[in-house]
Amino acid sequence: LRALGELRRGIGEGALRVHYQPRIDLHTGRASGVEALVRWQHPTRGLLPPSEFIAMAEESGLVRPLGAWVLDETLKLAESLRRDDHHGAGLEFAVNLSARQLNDPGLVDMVESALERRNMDPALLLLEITETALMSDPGAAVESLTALKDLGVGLAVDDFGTGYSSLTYLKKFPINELKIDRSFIMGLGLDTGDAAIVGSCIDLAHAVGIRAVAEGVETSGQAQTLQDMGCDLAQGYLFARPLPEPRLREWLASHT
Ligand code: G
Ligand code: G
Ligand code: NA
Ligand code: MN
Repeated sequence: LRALGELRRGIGEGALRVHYQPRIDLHTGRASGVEALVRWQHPTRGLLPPSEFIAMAEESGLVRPLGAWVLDETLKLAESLRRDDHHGAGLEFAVNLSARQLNDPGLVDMVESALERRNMDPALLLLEITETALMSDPGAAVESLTALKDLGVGLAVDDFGTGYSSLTYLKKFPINELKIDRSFIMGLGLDTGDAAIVGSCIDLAHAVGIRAVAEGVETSGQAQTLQDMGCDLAQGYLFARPLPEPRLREWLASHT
């Protein structure tokens, strides 16, 4: 409860930060965009990762203002990158949504007004949703996702392969990309089972006409295998860690 009060105050006082992890197009080797990942600059505990506070934000409803802030901050960066230099042109910006946000009737209006406020091309925004969040209230999810799709926003299934094993949502929801969970990527080159799973996920994505993205790529061997398998995009420590904005700008300047 004390932590919840601290988080509420932290959000109000500007203690949240967004770090951005680059995404690489495996067909060209170039940066194609970034994923926004929130952190909390806690007054005594330092910079906290989402695992320390997202569940609490979710349960308390604070994830609504938190999510709106992360989206606006990300679109503000997108706008500034487009304005400042040529490095920002065409970059995609991926933002995570929790189950609570997905089932929030105000979500679509919130996204639409953020896009307008920051002059953002909706096609360059991707919203990432876990399988578990998709299935927590499929009726509400299909409505929100269809409305988001109508805005022109892209949708990604995050941590693919770790949630519900049901694939019906690939038919039911208007999804644009599958993000293969890093637990499967870790085994590439070590575990033939993981390689088979990753290959199947990539083929599945392509069979239904969407992109395959690998998360948590740490070695050049993994990247090579993914490229050989036809995986479209990758992110992971091999390319870059999640970076604060100034370091992201430096990274982009030398990688685009
Ligand atoms: O930042 P880190 O790499 O520890 O992220 C762990 C997880 O936290 C991500 O996979 C994502 O699911 C979640 N997460 C990160 N940023 C956000 C955010 O802005 N909103 C929500 N709802 N979840 C986030
Ligand atoms: O949205 P998602 O839950 O997939 O968030 C990605 C998480 O994975 C973030 O916490 C990010 O810091 C972390 N991450 C990103 N790249 C790597 C990587 O190459 N290796 C590992 N172990 N973690 C990573
Ligand atoms: Na996520
Ligand atoms: Mn993600």
